[in-house]
Amino acid sequence: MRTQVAIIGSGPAGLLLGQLLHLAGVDTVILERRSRDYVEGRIRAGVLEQGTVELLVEAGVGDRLKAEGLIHTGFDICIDGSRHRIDLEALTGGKTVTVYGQTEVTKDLIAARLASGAPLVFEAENVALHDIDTERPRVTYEKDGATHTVDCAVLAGCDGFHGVSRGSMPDSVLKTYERAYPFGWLGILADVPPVSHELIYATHPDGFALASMRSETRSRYYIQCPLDTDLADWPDDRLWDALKTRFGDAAAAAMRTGPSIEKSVAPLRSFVAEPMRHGRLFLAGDAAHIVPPTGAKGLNLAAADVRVLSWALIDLFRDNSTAGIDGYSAACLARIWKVQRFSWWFSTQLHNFDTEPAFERRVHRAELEYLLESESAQKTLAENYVGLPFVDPRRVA
Ligand code: RFL
Ligand code: PHB
Repeated sequence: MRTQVAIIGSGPAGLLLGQLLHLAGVDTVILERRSRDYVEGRIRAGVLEQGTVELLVEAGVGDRLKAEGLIHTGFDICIDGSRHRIDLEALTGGKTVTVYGQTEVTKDLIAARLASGAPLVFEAENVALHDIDTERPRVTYEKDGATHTVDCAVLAGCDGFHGVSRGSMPDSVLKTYERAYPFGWLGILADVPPVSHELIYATHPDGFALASMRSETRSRYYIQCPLDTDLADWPDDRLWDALKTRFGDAAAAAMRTGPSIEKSVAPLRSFVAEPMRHGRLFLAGDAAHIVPPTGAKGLNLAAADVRVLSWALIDLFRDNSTAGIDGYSAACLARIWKVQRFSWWFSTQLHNFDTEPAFERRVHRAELEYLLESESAQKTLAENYVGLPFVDPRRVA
């Protein structure tokens, strides 16, 4: 097989890149290790920045998002049971976020891909990248017992944190930065109405908690938990009780509980790999960076990378210009580090660190109290939460 861009991974990054390039007349092949059912069923993100929504609309997959997505103009911060609203819309001059599940984004993108007739190969095993520092790279994979080769001009590594693409870059060029947090999130999805029409981020002596949703009838909750948490120790009732304690009496009284339809533990991590390009290989999304989920930024960062990469590749294939691909890594990283800073800061403010010295603990509390008293501090939070502007790679090089 021959194509212009071979895309590894059909998460949001790979699928959105495929769709934007398809609309611009650039040929792509997408190779995915998992099955379609698995990819569509993975429960993850829920909050889309305004720029991500606009990009999905531009990509032609905005109809259901516009019809079913819930526009949120603010969220609550809850300190030891007492709630304070952050008015995103007022603080940012009219910007909002949209609650729409990553599962739904993925389904919409897969439907668009299949309708376009462009190749999307599920259950592609042993994907391997070759000759990435030449102008004629290749990808090989196995499917149904046969080995296949895709010849291409560009490789897009959109295969998430555990993919093969990042590891295909030479150790000598790749520098990684990492911070692991000493806790995880235990999440539950249930078909009960949300406790509030907006998200609640809570900090409590027992630890962080988050009340989120997927729709007006489906709730998503999380609590901070030890890294070695065993789901078997957390029957639904225990989890609902922990949530009620962390959100305080008023929310506890309003909280509707019910059987879980999904429960899982995810570790929290901050990670960046630099640069995001080597030769003809470009990394995008979780393949290049991970943020702790507190700021709701992972999927949005993946979309931002793809926005920049699509500009760069359209320039390359349509106008024969390398300005975009040459600026790609720097343009993405300039924004990524600011989003890393925000996700790290928001996580640090809201979680309990057992090892934190008493002095730092009091300083953290003072910072949260300052946030709730200061409009300028809230503006900084809101500006980051609704999403920073994209950086044009053609203006960076
Ligand atoms: P993905 O979604 O991991 O997709 C990568 C794809 O590549 C495939 N793959 C391979 N394919 C071929 N060959 C290989 N060798 C391969 N190795 C892997 C995988 O099967 C997969 O299909 O990465 P992508 O596209 O970069 O998207 C990133 C987002 O999925 C991620 O950042 C977000 O889910 C993070 N996240 C959140 N982000 C937000 O913006 N807002 C949120 O509210 C939010 N909440 C969350 C989150 C992540 C969470 N978890 C579980 C980590 C909440 C949680 C709990
Ligand atoms: C979610 O709904 O899964 C979600 C919402 C907000 C976050 C993280 C996760 O900050």
